[in-house]
Amino acid sequence: MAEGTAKKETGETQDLTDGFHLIIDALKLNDVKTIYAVPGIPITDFLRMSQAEGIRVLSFRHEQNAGYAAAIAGFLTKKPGICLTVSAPGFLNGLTALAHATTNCYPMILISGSSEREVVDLQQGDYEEMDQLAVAKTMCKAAYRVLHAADIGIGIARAIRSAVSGRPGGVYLDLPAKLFGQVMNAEAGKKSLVKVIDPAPAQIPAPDAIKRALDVLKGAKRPLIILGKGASYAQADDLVRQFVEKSGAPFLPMSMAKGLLPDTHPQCAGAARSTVLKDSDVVMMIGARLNWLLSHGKGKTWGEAPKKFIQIDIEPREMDSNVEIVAPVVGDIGSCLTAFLGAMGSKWDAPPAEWTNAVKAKREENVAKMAPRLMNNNVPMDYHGALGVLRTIIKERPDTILVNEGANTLDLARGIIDIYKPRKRLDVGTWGIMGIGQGQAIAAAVETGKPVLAVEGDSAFGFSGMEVETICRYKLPVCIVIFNNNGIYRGTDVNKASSDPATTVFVAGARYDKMMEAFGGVGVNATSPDDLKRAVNEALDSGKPTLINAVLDPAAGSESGRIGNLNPQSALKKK
Ligand SMILES: Cc1ncc(C[n+]2csc(CCOP(=O)(O)OP(=O)(O)O)c2C)c(N)n1
Ligand SMILES: [Mg+2]
Repeated sequence: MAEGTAKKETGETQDLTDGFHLIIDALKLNDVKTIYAVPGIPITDFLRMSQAEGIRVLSFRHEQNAGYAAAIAGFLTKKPGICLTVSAPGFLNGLTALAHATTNCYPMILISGSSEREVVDLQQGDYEEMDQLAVAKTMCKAAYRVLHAADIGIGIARAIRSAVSGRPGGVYLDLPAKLFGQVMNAEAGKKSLVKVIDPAPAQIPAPDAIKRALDVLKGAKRPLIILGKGASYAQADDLVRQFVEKSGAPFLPMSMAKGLLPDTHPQCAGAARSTVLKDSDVVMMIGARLNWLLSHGKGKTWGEAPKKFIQIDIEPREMDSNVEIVAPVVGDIGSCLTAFLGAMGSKWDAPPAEWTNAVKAKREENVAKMAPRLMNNNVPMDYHGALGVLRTIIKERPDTILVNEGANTLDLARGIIDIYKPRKRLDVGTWGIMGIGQGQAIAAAVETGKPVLAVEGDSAFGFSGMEVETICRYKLPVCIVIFNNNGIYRGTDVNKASSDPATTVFVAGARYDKMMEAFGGVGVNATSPDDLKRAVNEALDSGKPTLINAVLDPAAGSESGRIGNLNPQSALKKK
């Protein structure tokens, strides 16, 4: 039990414990080492006590960022990332991150203090009154409330198991203020705690599903493997590599699966994406979903040729979500790939050379086309010049974790910066959410101890910019590079109707680097690729919190980056 266990002499001189300590003990028993939080009633003392009991508490400036940190911590560690907030407004601030975690299949637990049940339920206007459990339910995988100290152990165990088992996701745990102060017999309290055994049990695929899938793959003339974020999450890196190499098929990594095999791997088809999506005849999805990011598996992107889909996913309901899956394989990725490798035997025929050579040729053509643009030293910088430099830096420092958000800044960095190791690229995920930058950078540094390079559009940065203070306060090895093109997509829009600025432009020539200096970090204003290179290398060498304001040509970006086609157009306009 925690050293701080409340002891109270009663008539029977029994040892007592309280809700505060039972929660801490339950978290520690389950290996929770870090909490991402914003203090306030009713959790201020709880956070102090957690810190005193050896849990690392990262205290943020806004709950949404603490939530994004917890979510990505879950992705990186396969354990639920814990975000702690106060009631109503704090809870709501954290809720976006909880929904984001659920959408992206990151295990996370949002724990929020809440106001008095009796008052909240009668809607009598309590301090920060809100029926948080009801609100959270639609946003997450599971939601629970604990009312009695004796149920804390079970409540936390349920939350952990719900977050990490099967398809991971966000879980909400509601802890009313009164619970923290409740006391109970210390011995009984200790016994009530639950260590979650085997929180994410292996899910072994059925042998006939494996055989069915291999039969389809064997019959392919133009196979393609798509690796998704789920494959990264699984931490079955060697199995992924062995399977891809044995299959001989080109593979396409989704953005957060980049680095599972290096982007420079001979089978990588990242630079020939449109060709492989169009021309493949059998597509094997490994931990990837046929959602909007893959045009739902149909339409122009996928070409005319008939296509068969094999899908490996832990969630049975993912199958046939958008198109027919001829060979569904339900199980965890490690178990599925182990079964595939076993069933493939020692001899597996490579796909026809005609196909693999065609993919290779396309890839080399596209890489060669891009190369000169990446070497430009233009002032003001364009995206390619700036990203060319960062690409080289990541190549030289492949352990660096790249955090990436923005529109053009995201889309172009994803294509240009090669990733060499698993889980080294963390970005906006399925929703294309802006604001993950600082939260993800902080958690990446805290959870892995590796240096972090966060490449963010100037708009994207603004969503969580205040957390640079958090980065400085905890002295984290984070280097933020802001691609400052004076606005959302570009900085050139003009409002002709009034003297108000256009909606997509920001203050021209803003010096974000000064924000970092305000908190004792290093700020650099970089106007050329050479400047940028020097500043990033210095930051990564020193490990000092650094913010580089990379001055980009305001005309450099395009509307909505690569997804401008998703902007609605009036039917009227077309007449
Ligand atoms: C939470 C959220 N709000 C708004 C958006 C819409 N949005 C998409 S990209 C973007 C910002 C793009 O500008 P910037 O980050 O400067 O990148 P750039 O294209 O200029 O490189 C915005 C506001 C979003 N994706 N997420
Ligand atoms: Mg911008």
